[in-house]
Amino acid sequence: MTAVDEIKIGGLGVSRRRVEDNRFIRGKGNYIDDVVLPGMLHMEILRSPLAHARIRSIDTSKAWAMPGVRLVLTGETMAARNLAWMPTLSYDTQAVLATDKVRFQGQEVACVIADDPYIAKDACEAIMVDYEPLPPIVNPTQSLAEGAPLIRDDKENQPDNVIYDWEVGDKDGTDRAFAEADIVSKIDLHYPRSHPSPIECCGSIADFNRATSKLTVYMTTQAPHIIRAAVAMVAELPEQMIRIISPDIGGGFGNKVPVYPGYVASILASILLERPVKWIEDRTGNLISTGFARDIYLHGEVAMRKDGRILGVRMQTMADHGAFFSDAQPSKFKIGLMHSAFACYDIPNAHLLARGVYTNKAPGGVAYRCSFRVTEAMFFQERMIQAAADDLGMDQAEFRRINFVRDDDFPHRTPYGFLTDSGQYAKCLDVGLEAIGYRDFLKQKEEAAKRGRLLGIGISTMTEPLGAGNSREYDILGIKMFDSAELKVHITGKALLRTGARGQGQGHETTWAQIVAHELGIPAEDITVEEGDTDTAPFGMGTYASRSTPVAGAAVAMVSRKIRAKARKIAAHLLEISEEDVEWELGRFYVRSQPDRGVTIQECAVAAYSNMPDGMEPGLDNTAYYDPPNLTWPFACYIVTVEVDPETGVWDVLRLVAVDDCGVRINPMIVEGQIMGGLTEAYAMASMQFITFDAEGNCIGSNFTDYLLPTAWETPGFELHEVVTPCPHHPIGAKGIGECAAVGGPAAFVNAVIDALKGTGVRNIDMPVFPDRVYEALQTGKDVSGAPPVRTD
Ligand code: MCN
Ligand code: CUM
Repeated sequence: MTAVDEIKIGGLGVSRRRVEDNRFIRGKGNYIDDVVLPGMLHMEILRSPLAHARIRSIDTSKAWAMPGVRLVLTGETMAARNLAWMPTLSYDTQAVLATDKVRFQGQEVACVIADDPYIAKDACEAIMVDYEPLPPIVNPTQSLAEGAPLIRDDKENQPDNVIYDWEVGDKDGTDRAFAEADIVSKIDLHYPRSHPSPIECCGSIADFNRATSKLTVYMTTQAPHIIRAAVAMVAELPEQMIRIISPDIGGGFGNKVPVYPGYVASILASILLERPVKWIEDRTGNLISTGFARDIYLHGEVAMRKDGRILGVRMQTMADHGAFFSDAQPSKFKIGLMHSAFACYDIPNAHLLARGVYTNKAPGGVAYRCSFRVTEAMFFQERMIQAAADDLGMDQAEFRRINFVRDDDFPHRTPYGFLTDSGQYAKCLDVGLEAIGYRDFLKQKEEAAKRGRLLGIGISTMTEPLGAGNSREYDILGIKMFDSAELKVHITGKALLRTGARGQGQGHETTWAQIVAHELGIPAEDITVEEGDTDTAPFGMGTYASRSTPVAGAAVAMVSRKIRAKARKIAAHLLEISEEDVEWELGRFYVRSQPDRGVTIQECAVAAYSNMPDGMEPGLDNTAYYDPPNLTWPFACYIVTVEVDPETGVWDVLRLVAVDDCGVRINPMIVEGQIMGGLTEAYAMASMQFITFDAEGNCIGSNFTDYLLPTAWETPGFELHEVVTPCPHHPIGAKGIGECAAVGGPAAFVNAVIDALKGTGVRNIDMPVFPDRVYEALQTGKDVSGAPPVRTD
């Protein structure tokens, strides 16, 4: 008898096929719209056509009179139950259904609940709303202008449209660094508003049962337990009588973290009608009203010595949060983790000033593969780094290498105060440069320039904080950030694992089983993974910020170790030796002096139910709650080469090399899938994807002909490479990966296009880097801003 072969049982490092795909690719997934309950009614939402207007009156009589209509909800109905406004995760308030004013186009004004969704939709159109238009505000400049209309006149002590001013870093030290600098590089950037736009939009089915007083809500949520707590608090219902079920989710990308008015309205409707009420959002509803991302401006400055060393960094950000401050982020910091910028560089002084403002645009913020503004932080960082290298006249790769934190300099305090713990930054860069053939490309570029061809190369290197929290620094409305796993090993040695996370396509059902296989030697195929039902899963904080592997994944390893510790006692009993003489190898305990005398983990499982030692509790179940000591800090290096057509401004990606270090990889195939997906989204943001507004506050990007998603046709090919620096504090050495490529990728594309335009005087073209913007830059030799309002003629 020997240890089981970890590769054969689907343990750590195996590119095991995704078990969830068995149902997904056969069309057997169970998404929100697949759930049908007896007696179910349907809800539709009436949205505001105007961006800013006072509501004079709402006449619902025609809607009520339509056959099949069961209920019409307005702000007034909600207000009577103290539900017209709800708290946001950023300690602001958000209208559920508008009472006084509408504050963005697409805002929820009324809901109709009817026998079928078509009647409900028709009845919505029969509702007459009398609006008195007010001037709309679509960017921070308008928002801060003298005499600008006050958007949040519902709030006491809100004299203007400023939400917060926040600062971090050492201002005096940074001022001194700038005074001593040989060169100061400056740049102004806008990261446009974008949207996660998952395949499945949002939805819920609320089912209140008067007989049992139990409220069951099926809901597209990435964080079911947090929703249960929020519903208990906001609706003042007993928490044990609330069950949130998050069925299969057709992509989340952050869109399914916040609480939306549709969820709240469907819950109230079900309580009032005592029938299940289903709300399924349409695409336009999703794009114009739910959690957007980015929409933030930067003025950045880098102070340098002639030899290339960065002495200090200044960042001033201006975030456009829309009409309600509802960033879904659990840090205490107003601008999320923006100050994780420059974490991979050894910079002595830095200062960040962040301002947030209200505008007449949809609220949300922070969603879309982002880890709480880290996407913006790394984009700004890498655009600033490239501009600084150019201003200095230094090779962009060399400039990065000179300023990187060195491998022997960990733990490292970042310029804004985070603690990073591991990495091989220069090695990742070298692997990338080697793969792309850096020196050769520079020669090619020079040659091409002689023939009027514009080639460019862009680099983006970054380490990002993934895995909130630790509970010291992160909480959601006071609930500390940790996560959980519960493992039940059955009598036959098969097991059921549940966690407090909620995958949306990331492959948790596959990878969590691999961690158990690695820790216990139980074949992955013998382990079923379940998530997303608050009545069965242990309490957890859900899936976002790529926190599942860093936190819930760690809990999976820890609960497996608890099970192993108990199994060891059982093994000692079965082998009739003392516990000290028991040795472990994968899948089996044996007698130290007699390695061929042993028992398998499965034999221990049988004994846990049939032959346990005297005094031992029967069974082989346990739960682990894991509070990580720190965030995990994966590193990435993305390098893109492009050719820009000077006649049209069209740019094509020639090659894209990605080097990712996410520590130990549980499932390399899934990790690569995450990276490719992220790179696709990065390419989308850099080249074609944004939500913008015209001067009237009309949302442009409210459907898939305006809001572009790249298909396999446009998307470039990716060349993936890896470096592995295990996370020193994670039980299996893993770091998060889910967002890295979407975070680090965009700057590589933009840097490449700007590099191709070097010498024309153009320092920046805001994303999306549309061909017409490139053309304009080439014609004028000037930067192109993407700030709204945009022309729509
Ligand atoms: N993994 C691994 N080895 C590692 C790290 C991760 O094998 N060292 C695996 C994990 O086991 C998991 C996947 O990679 O199956 C992603 O893990 P992780 O980085 O922990 O991220 P999460 O599971 O917490 O997923 C969240 C992250 C976020 S925040 C967004 S946004 C996003 C993303 O995942 N949304 C996605 N990727 C997505 N992928 C899909 N298909 N759908 C989404 O909605
Ligand atoms: Cu911010 S998108 Mo992900 O963290 O769900």
